[in-house]
Amino acid sequence: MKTISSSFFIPREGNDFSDLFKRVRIMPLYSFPHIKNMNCHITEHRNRFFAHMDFDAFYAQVEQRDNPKLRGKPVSVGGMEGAKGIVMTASYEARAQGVATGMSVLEARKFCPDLISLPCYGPKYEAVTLNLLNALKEFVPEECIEQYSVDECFVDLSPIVKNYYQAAKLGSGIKNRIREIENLTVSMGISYNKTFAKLATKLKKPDGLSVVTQENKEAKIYSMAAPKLWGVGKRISFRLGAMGIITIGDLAGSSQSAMKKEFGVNGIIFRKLARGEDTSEIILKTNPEKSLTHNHTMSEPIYKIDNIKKEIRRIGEYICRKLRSKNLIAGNIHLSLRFENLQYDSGNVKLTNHTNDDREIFNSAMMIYQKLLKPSAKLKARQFGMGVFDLHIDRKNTNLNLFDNNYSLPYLALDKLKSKYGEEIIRIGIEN
Ligand code: DCP
Ligand code: CA
Ligand code: CA
Repeated sequence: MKTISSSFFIPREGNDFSDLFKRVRIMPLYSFPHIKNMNCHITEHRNRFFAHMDFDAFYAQVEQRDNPKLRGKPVSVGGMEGAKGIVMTASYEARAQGVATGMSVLEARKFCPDLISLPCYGPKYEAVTLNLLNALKEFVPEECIEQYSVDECFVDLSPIVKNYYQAAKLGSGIKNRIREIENLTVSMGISYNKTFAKLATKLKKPDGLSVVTQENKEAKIYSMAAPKLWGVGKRISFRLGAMGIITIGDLAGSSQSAMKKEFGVNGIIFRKLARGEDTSEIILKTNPEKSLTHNHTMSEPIYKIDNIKKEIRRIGEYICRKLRSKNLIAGNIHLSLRFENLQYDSGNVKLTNHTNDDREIFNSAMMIYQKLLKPSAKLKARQFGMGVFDLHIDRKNTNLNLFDNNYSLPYLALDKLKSKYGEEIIRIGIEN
C-alpha cells in the first residue's frame, strides 16, 4: 500500500500500522472552527440549548421557489446555460435519481436525462442568508447568532429557554418564520452543545427538527458514521477505521491515550466532540471596518508622472494588503493630493465590482488622478492619500471562488512574503 503523503505530514513510527501510516497529519486548528473559544474549565455544557440550522438543497430550493415551473422537478445549480458545469447542489427530486454535488452536469444527465441545470446566482443566495440572520434577531439577542457557512447558522437559545420542550417550541417558531418570510425550509438540530446540534440537523432532512439530549445521544448520534463529525475527513476516517473506529459511538468509547498517540491533540478533540464534550460558544464576527485610509508624506516632493504612479501604486498596494488581512473588499475609492503650498485636491470613484485587487485599485486611483490638479516642477506634490469605503466581507475565499470565474493572483502568499521581508520584496506587474 502506498504511503499517505502531503506537505503536512511528519514521519511517524512504532505502532502496528507504521507500515501503512508512516506519517501523521498535523491538523491546523482552523479545522475546528467551532472550538476557537472552547471553555477548558468545564468538561461538558449543562443547561445549555443550541440550535443549528441548514437550508435544504439551498441553491436549488431558492431557484424552485422563484420559478414555480421548476417545483417538483429535478433541478441542479452550477451549470452554465448549456450542459457544461459542475453540480453545486441538486433538488431532492434530482437526488432521488442519483444526481449528487460535485458531478459534472454531463455525468448527472446520464442518471437523470430530464435534469434542468441552472446557473448559480450567488448574490441572491447571500441575500436569503442575510434575511435569515435578521429574522433570528426577532427571537434571540444578536450575540447569540453565529453564521457558520453560506447556508448554516448556530443560535444559542439558552438565554430564552429552560428545557428541551421550550427549545423545540422556539425552534419550530423559527422554522415557521423562515417559511413565512422566505418561503424556504431549513432543517434544524437542537442539543446541549454545538457539535451535537449540527449532527442533529442531519438526522432529519428536509424540513426536519431533531433534538439530541444527554439521555438520547447514544440512540440518536452514536450510530452515525465517524466522518459525519466535524474535522473528520477521508484520511482521518481511514485511519480511524484501521483502529476499529467506524461510528461516532466507537470514537466516544475509544481510549484517549490511543487517540492521542495516533492523532496528537486532534485525537483528544475528536474523542471529546464525539462524547458531547464540546464546550465551545457562539463565535461572533468582529464588526468590519467602515473605511480604511492611508496617507504618505514624502520627504522629497515629486512631480514626474513615473514617480507619481509609483507612489499611488505603493499606497494602493498597502491598502489592498490591509483589506486582504481583514478579508474585506471595497466598493469605493478616494484619492487625495496635497501640494507643497498645502493646496489640496481629491476625488472619488465607485468601483464596478467590490475588490481588494492591487491592479484594480491602482487603475481606479489613476482614473481619479487624471481629474485632479497636476503637480509641476513649480508646484510639487508633498502628500498622497488613499481611502477605501463601502467595505464588505470577501466571501470569495470562503466560497471557494464559486461565484465568479475571475482568476485571482496569489495575493495572500505574496502578503506573507511582504510581511516578512518588506514591501519592496515583490510586486505584481502592473501595466503603466
Ligand atoms: N455548495 C457549493 N459547492 C459545494 C457544496 C455546496 O457551491 N461543493 C453550495 C450549494 C449548496 C450550498 O452551498 O446549495 C449549501 O451546501 P450544503 O452542503 O448545505 O448542501 P445543500 O444545502 O445544497 O443540501 P442539503 O439539503 O444536503 O443541506
Ligand atoms: Ca444545506
Ligand atoms: Ca450547509
